[in-house]
Amino acid sequence: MGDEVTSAADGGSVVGPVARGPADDGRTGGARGGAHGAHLGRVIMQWLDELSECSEDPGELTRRYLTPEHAQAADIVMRRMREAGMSAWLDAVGNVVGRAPGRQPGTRRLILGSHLDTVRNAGKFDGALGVMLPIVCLKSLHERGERLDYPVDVIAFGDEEGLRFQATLIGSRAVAGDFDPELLSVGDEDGVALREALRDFGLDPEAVDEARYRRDDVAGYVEVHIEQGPVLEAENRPVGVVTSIAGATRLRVEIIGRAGHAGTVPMDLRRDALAAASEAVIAVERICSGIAGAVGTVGVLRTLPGAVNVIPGAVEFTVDVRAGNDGHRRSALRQIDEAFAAIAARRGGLFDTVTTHETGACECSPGLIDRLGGAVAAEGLAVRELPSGAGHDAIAMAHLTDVGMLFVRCRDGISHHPAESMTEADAEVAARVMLRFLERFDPNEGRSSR
Ligand code: HGY
Ligand code: MN
Ligand code: MN
Repeated sequence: MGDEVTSAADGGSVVGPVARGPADDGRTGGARGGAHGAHLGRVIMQWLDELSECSEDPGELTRRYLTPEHAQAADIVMRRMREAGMSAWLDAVGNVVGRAPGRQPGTRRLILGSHLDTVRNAGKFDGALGVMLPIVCLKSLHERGERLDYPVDVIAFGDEEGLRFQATLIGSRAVAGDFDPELLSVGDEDGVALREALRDFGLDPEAVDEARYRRDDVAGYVEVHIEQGPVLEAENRPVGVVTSIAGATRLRVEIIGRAGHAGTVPMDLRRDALAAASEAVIAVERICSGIAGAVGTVGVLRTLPGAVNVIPGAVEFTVDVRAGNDGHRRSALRQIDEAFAAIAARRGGLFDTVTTHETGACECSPGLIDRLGGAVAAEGLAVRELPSGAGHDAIAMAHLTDVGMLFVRCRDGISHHPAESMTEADAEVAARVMLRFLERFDPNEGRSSR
């Protein structure tokens, strides 16, 4: 089977909302009597497989911002966009932008999308699903010669995870007009500054501002994303509508102790930076476990000089603190600060803490929540609203326009891991919901009250 999306034009089953068959449970995905083709999900999974080959680590999926693998993935996305009848280009910060014109000139555009970068040893759905699914839906409409009244842009953001430059949401913040020029001097682990990496990618670091959209040109942003949590699977639901996105703070902490000979320095004279860091890691876990809705993680930890017979003189580690409520997150950060100061005072070391990223919690637009819920219901499925503990490009895009998100069930809620997975059937359901949403979206309608 080629990767053509089924359409009436080729004699396949009609794609796109017409009559409706009995509601699927979402798992079958087959359009039992439904009016949607039963191949959208298969094409999405095929395209995601192809994209997952673009990795800098053989046998694993790691794709950092502005790397050759990012360029390779961007080419694939642009090719898929053009197959869908869209124009496609790289913007000033390396995002891929695809544009499907609308029938009514001068209408505000809807933006769909998600991120193209990954964490280290990632799964192949985080981000990529929200890039490929909208393109498959637009391709389906294109193949049937259908055009929406309003223009739709699909953006594959170059950096959401922040794996390379520690900051995050670089691509979406540039689009939203919220790019921090200080970032241009931030270096990656090899000391390559963002400014240089943009140049190496063929972009002009002084032109970053050209990536921004005008507020009055955009009617909304909607992102499809795997849930990265267990709720939808536990309730046997293929999709859910996101109500809010947790706020997050990332810290880089350096502990300066005193290196020394592991055999000669008496225990009471040591300033073992790793022992201090170990207390700090447990403090993060204890404090965040004690605050409702807060979570805290030390994901990266490096000891220096890192030799078996040398007392660690310095340790560098990261802290990731999140909460649905910004007050809770700030309280956790305050307590972590106090705990670190107490450890430093008792152990005589020095703690240096830098905030590398911070975003407040973000409410999704009531109007988009309603419209996404209406599209889910139109597919005969119960509407499940839920918050997101993970961060998404939608947080940055909320600085530009109304945002909404559709979650798709993922197995065991696993993400940021090669075992991350979802089913073709659920991809099919999510695509049909997206087609419904596109058919019902009215760029001129303000927010509906709730
Ligand atoms: O970390 C996050 O929440 C997102 O996956 N970048
Ligand atoms: Mn992620
Ligand atoms: Mn993501």
